[in-house]
Amino acid sequence: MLRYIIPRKKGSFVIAAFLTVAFFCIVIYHRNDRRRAKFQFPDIEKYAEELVRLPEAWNGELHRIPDYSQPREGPGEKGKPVVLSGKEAELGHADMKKWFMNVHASDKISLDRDVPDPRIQACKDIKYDYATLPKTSVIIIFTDEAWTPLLRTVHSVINRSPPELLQEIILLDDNSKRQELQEPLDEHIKRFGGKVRLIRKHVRHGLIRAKLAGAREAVGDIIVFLDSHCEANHGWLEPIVQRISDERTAIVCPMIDSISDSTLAYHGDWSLSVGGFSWALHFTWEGLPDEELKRRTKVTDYIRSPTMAGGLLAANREYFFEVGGYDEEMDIWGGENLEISFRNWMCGGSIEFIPCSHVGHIFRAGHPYNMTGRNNNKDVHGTNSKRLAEVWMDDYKRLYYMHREDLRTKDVGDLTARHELRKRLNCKSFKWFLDNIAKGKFIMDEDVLAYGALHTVVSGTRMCTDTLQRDEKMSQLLGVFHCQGKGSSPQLMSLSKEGYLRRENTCAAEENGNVRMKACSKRAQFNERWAYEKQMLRNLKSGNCLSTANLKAGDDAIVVECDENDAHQKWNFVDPAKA
Ligand code: LR7
Ligand code: MN
Repeated sequence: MLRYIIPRKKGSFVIAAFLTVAFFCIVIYHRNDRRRAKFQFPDIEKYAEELVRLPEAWNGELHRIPDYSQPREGPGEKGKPVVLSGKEAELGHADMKKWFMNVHASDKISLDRDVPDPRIQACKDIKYDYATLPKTSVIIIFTDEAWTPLLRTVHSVINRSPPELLQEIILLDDNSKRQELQEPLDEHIKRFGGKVRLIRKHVRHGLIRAKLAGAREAVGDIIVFLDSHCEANHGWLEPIVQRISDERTAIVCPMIDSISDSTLAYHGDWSLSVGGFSWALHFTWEGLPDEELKRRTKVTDYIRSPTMAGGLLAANREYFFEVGGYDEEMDIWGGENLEISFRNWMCGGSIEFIPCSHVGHIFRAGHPYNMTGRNNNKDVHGTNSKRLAEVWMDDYKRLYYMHREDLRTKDVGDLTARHELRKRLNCKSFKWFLDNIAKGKFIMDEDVLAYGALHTVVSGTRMCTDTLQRDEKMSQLLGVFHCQGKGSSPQLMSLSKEGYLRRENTCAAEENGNVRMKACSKRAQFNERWAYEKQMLRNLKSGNCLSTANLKAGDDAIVVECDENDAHQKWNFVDPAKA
């Protein structure tokens, strides 16, 4: 490590002075340790000792693309899991807390490892004409990414892209502090003979401005963005480039395979899905709609998707900027994925998934970097999303505020430029997007008998139904709690015209005297339907009624024999902001 830190040509006096200053800096750094914010960059020298494999100095040889038709040996090859034991397992465990991924496991694996190819034969049979296809700039943005996941991303792109189609890789360093990402990285990329360009930002940009900065540097006709912990699979680039050259306004995404955060196992399959969104403006995965299944004539055809996850995408470079790039005022993380999705559809383009293109991504349980934005903003996803709701969602932004009452009056900066963009491009309405692209999205306050916070009042005390923060994807029981008001989203309920008592994605089903919130089915069973009469909610199967009798806040809601005279069974929906 020291080789990179001490300039060798300077005299020994300079070195001594430098070391003295460095020593005092380290002492002061350590004394301040306890006072620093929650996330800390690790002590680099100590961390270097922990590393299984240090970045190696470049020996002057150019990188050679491995011949993947030959068998390969080694940890993690073909995407196999790396399981550590003893001291290494402990260190790996500590990595999970610090970096939300097992860096030690990653350090065991070759930067050039092979990964399993999840494509069907029909994909492999497609022929591409490299001579006529445009060239691509791959933009990898990173802030303090660990060495091996970052470099494996770069190597995977170099190793598994046709050289004819790869113009360059742009590594956009968003103000990283880790020592190995300084000179050692400059050194490492020399082996790619100029194909990899490193651009450093010395002020933290956040991932959205970082992507924009990378795109502005790119010279290829096509740009592809990747997160800095990805592995491009075999044949990943060709179908993306082909699609964009056929359709200039398509913004396309590869299928995202998963790389385990703990074992680095690579898992890809041929399951097809599309992107959706929640009204709280988070990305969701949805099944492939029947309509799309019918429209596509070949299994290898692109899939039209309402939204994208955000990290892995490709576009025609000029078109990307014509249609508004990204919102420059979005900070650090979040929101830009739905923004570009709504915007591109509404302004005449499309979002598509390319089933023949696969890229793996390490899914981490947290963010190993500071998430605080400008002006000490601790809610960058919230404020970024408010910007997109205000510009693109017309009156439907009310559904976002239903979840985020607290943001209704929050200043999220000047929106003039984005409003002007929408006008200039003559984009369609959000209602058009819902009617034509995100069809079937449930709108909690439209075409319903009632919506709001659902509550009983007994002796002056209100009790609301509440998810009790239980994971709604896991079919959990519905509970009751004191009414929270202020648009508390765990208490939002709608009663649809078809008699579903539901939330955004889950429907209430009676089950042994309790209520289970399950994924809504198209054709509801009787235990999933409710009649609302005389203020009572009667289940169509059991004939029993929803009740709060003898329940405390935090208990599960119950369904008991109906009794018109029991106030515990008299339910009302009220404006969630006032409940
Ligand atoms: O301030 C920052 N500066 C950066 O350069 C913060 C992050 N980054 C880099 C970071 O090093 C990484 O390479 O930005 C990249 C994305 O950050 P992650 O990996 O922490 O984000 P994520 O994978 O949790 O988040 C997803 O949603 C984000 C919303 O803003 C972005 O769109 C991410 O690119 C996106 N990642 C994916 O969609 C990968 C596939 C996941 C799925 C499904
Ligand atoms: Mn990521």
